[in-house]
Amino acid sequence: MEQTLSIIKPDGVKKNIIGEVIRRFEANGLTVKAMRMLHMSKEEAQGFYAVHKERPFYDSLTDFMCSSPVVVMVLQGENAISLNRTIMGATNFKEADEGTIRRDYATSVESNIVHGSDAPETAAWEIAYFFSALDIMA
Ligand code: RTP
Ligand code: MG
Repeated sequence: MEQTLSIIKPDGVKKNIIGEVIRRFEANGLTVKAMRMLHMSKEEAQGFYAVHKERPFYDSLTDFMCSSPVVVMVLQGENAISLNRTIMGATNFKEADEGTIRRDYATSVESNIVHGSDAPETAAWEIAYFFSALDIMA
């Protein structure tokens, strides 16, 4: 069993598809083990995406991520990290497979509905960024 950090980004929350996104995770074998809604500050968004701080899209991305509330979740399942990314689809929705969340709902490379951890080390760091051990169900 593996855990990964998922975020329904501001565009997903505004589109009123929190339920639909979670439905897809659950239908594909992922289980929600922790969940919280929050409105990040610019500093919190910058800290979360610090790995991208040299990228040209960093300022725009962090503005977007703190523009309105998001839903953060810990998802658990077998191969949860890669399974979540498969359900999400490619970063660029135009390259995302049919039936993926980003293919169906993203409107730009930036506004792509969901975030998912990309490796075990980043998943552990990202989960700890938003949740304490007591927040995560056994
Ligand atoms: P994420 O971290 O959000 O799960 O997305 P990802 O791994 O598929 O993509 P990543 O390369 O980590 O990029 C993080 C987020 O930055 C935005 N982005 N904008 N304008 C651009 O060229 C650009 N490239 C990336 C997207 O919101 C992407 O999900
Ligand atoms: Mg990423």
